[in-house]
Amino acid sequence: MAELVRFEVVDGIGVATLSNPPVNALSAALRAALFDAVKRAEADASVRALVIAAEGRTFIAGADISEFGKPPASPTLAELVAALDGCAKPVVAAIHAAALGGGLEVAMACTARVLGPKASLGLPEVKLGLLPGSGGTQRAPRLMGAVAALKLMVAGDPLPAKAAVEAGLADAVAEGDLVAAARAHAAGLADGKRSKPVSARDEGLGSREEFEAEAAKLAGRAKDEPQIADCIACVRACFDMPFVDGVAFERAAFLRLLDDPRSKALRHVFFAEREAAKIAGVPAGTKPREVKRAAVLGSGTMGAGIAMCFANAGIPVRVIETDAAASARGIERIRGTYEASVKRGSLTGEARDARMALIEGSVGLESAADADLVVEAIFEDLDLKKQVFATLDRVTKPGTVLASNTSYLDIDAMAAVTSRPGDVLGMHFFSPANVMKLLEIVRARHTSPEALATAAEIGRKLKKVPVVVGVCFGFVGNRMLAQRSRQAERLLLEGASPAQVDAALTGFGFKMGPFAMTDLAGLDIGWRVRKATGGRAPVADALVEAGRLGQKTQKGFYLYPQGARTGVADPDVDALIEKVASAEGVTRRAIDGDEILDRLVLPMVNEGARILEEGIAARPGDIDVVWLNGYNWPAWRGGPMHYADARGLSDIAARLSQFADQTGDESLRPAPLLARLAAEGKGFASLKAG
Ligand code: 3H9
Repeated sequence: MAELVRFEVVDGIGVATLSNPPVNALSAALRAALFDAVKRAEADASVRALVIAAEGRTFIAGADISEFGKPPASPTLAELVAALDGCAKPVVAAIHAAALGGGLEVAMACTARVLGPKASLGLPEVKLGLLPGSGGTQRAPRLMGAVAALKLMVAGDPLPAKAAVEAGLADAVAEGDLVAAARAHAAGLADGKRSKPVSARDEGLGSREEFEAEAAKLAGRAKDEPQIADCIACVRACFDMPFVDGVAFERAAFLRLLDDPRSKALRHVFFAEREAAKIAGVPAGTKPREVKRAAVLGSGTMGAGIAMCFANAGIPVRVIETDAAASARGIERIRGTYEASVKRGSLTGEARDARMALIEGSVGLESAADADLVVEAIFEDLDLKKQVFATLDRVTKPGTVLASNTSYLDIDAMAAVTSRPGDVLGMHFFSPANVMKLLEIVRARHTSPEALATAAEIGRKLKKVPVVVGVCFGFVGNRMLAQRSRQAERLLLEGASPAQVDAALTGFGFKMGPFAMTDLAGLDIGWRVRKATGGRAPVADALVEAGRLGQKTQKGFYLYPQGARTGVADPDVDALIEKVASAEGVTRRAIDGDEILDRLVLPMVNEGARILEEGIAARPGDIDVVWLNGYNWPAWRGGPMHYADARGLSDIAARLSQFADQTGDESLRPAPLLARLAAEGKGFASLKAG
């Protein structure tokens, strides 16, 4: 194994260089090696001071998150940080890149911090449901003041080098050789008067009143996110207790948070998103093709949004329509969306012009000839799409990736009409395409590894979260959503009101319930899909037939008087539901909130199990990533499959069986995979190990 810390002595200064790819996370082995280096520097009479430097893309990315939950191994991060703080010789951190979390805590325990121009310093623990747990909440306020430190912690975003120095978090930015500059700084400290350790600098905290005012602004977040409340309490402890007691206070809070299911869920999300980037069956090192120019077919809501994604990423894109009038309308639609951003102040006029300059409207599929990637976003009509793919096959150059944005149609059928099925796949964007982060990349039977790698790479360039899925009706996200929608309808017939159903999901953490969402999107959208696919939703159909299309008609599942954005319950809807229920022969009853929630969420988990069993998703974590990024599943609940694991699959299976018995709906019966794992006392996460 390569050396984790290389120690050398140059002109009386010890230099410990960390090398623990990919990100120098502070694993037990790295902590031990760095601890040894500190002790060695202390013991060596020829060493006057120590510099800690690192190789690779980060300085230190923090504690090794994969070790959380395992028994602590000595030296712990707290012990390492204490050794640095109490080191008999000055220690200077030479930070060339990101110093995050425990990485910044190590640096703050040093006597000084010298930065390279690309350094960034941050405490992102709150994003994992945690707080800095190795003295960070006690040292950052002593370096930069309590207000600035609290802001840094609760935002979780790093400060660039110059701002970090201005804030007092670091001492200098070195333009030339960073390690040489840090050595010179260390020699100066060894020769001159050594500054007090950060732990002893109580004078830097700033005004208590200003801190309390800042804390008060966070009251809303502190109520919902325990880590925010704990950050506030720990920074307050800097005013109220000596450093060592503050560190003990912080430690207790950290351990409490580490055990909190919300933090466990957020840590699961961190790894699931990174795992999803690895495409099963695509060998590492598969080279994506270069996409210099893109084309989007169709300039409706989806096509226009997708074209904007390319322009926003600086990629020239041609938006292709069937006639000049439609093309002009599409370009105007795009301009209008950018214009609204300029009005809101989220985009400058120059950025709008630069993006518009990358978008070219044109007519006829021939104008896709020079594109490296084509995304088809026309009507959901398989015959039409097949014609389009056959033409694209003829007019585009060899190697062009041909993608469909369909949300449920068969990509294999589109690939089959081309002479290059290896280049055909799905790129399913979510509405609004220029905003939503999820991108389902649909792997058809013959899609080549290069085409998949190209779509994933371009997805990341468009700032999306790509997840590879297989061909089936609705792919992963919409296929699971259909189960939820079906149960939501059933619950109305069985006795729940739209408001009760919506409240169950907003209480769970979704921003919106299914009926408020349908009202926003328009009931006609689902209605059209049902008509095309033979789907059934008697309540929603009756509403559409009564002219209630949602917010746009000021009435749908709710009433929207005078164009209100939040709906109010409508007795007419209750009456309509009762009528439909009796026509369907359903006897209505009172249903409690817990049952409503389980009837909505557990069938999704069940469908997720089928999706895994069929190989439509490669990993349970991929399903979670889909729901987190495409459907606003609350991150602190970790996604549907993590939620099921955390709750226990035997509970989930028992509840589903109960629902199947109670309703006679066999689709609610636990899927074979779910039943098997539940019987074995395992979770979906066990599937990762195979
Ligand atoms: C902490 O420090 C707590 C302390 O206060 C107290 C403790 C007592 N650990 O993101 P990437 C892996 S909490 C383990 O694709 P990038 C990652 O899984 C920590 N592994 O690269 C991936 O593995 P793989 C506070 C980690 O260049 C690989 O590295 N720190 C860690 O796009 C590459 O990751 C944070 O929250 C880690 N800490 O972005 C920072 N970090 O290749 C978390 C990364 O096998 N990390 N990995 O899939 C990040 O934000 C980004 O990874 C970073 C690099 C910006 C550093």
